Amino acid sequence: MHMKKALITGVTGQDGSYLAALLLNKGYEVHGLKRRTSLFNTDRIDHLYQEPHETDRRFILHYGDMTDSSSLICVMQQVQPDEVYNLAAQSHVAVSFEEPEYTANSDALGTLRILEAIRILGLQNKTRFYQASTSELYGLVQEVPQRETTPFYPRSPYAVAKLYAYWITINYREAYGIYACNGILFNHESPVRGETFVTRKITRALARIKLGLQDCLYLGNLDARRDWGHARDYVEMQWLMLQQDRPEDFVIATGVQYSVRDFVDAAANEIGIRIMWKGRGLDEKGYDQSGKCIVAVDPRYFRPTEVQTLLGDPAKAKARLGWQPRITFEELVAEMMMEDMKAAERDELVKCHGFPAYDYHE
Ligand code: NDP
Ligand code: GDR
Repeated sequence: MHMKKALITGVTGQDGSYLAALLLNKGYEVHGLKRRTSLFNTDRIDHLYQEPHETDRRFILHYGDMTDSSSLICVMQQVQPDEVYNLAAQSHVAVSFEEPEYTANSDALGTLRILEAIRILGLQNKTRFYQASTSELYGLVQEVPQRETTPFYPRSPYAVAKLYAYWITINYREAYGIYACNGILFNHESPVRGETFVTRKITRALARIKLGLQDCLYLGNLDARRDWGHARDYVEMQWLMLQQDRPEDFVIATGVQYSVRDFVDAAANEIGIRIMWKGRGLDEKGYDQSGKCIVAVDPRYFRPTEVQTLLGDPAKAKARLGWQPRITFEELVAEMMMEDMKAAERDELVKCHGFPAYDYHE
């Protein structure tokens, strides 16, 4: 039987690592696009890595960059994938205000470059394409909950770049008959979530506060509300979207919403800290049982334009893909908190033996 080949851009990221594991389990040959960095930066996929001299390798990394057409065409030509999962992106909303042009280049034009590679290489009847679209497209929400038909109103350079990627995916589907889909994914997290996204920042900081490695967690908008799922659940849907008879776009969400403050409470609760909130707005602070301030607001984390609330309606995915999230919010928080406690315990051990502990406040 033909062994399917998948190419994952963004394979070193959160979703890339879960998706690579899933596809390897399903018997795929998995190719990952990795950009050159001065350090290895393969922590999330090291458990999958196969040494280049191994025979029967099914996990293969290629250098390439979403801003460099030549590298993308080259890898696509070499691999001739049955499925491409375009996960690579400058994915941080706040950072996109600081690097808007780069964000547009990698997130918007990068998507075009891959689609062009499919077209130029004549792969339109072979290669199926998944685009990592986002609930950030809804931005200033026009309807609650948000579904596939809800109008978009992007509120950041990131979201505007992803809007281009969303539409160019649809355009290439209609113009060239490529099997191309958008997964409009709401926030999804995990123990390997990047440390500067709010959930991981919270679990990591609370673990360090609990062990005396850090004093205070500084956050921005505590009232922002998100529909948080687990990345392990969501990559399964990415795969399912490429296994249908015809390509379509799907909202992927849990249908349940919490605030950033709720997330802090849930995470703290996991490690036996009860937070008392006092004050309002910029003066709001969270105190632990001993009366110590452990959470404070720092306006540097406010965004020029904020997405205040997101809540998805996954009804179409449930009906058509037979998909629904399995991991609950409570289980997600518990898993993230447990892994960050283990990491903090390792750091504490290092500190106890006289080595400086890594201090981190972002
Ligand atoms: P991450 O930030 O964890 O991973 C992004 C990946 O893209 C990394 O592998 C990164 O490489 C790579 N990358 C960034 N820029 C380039 C570039 N110029 N060339 C090649 N590779 C690049 O994101 P997630 O895994 O969380 O998200 C995956 C995708 O899904 C992203 O497109 C994101 O925008 C989108 N998305 C994510 C959601 C979420 O809640 N997680 C929700 C909706 C959409 P490196 O490791 O070198 O930085
Ligand atoms: P988001 O995720 O912007 O939704 O994008 P993030 O975790 O960064 O922010 C969620 C909400 O929390 C508020 N917030 C803070 N955010 C960060 N990062 N740091 C803080 O200190 C802080 N304090 C409050 C934010 O203002 C925001 O409202 C993520 C990314 O994965 C995108 O790539 C993806 O497309 C969307 O989710 C869906």
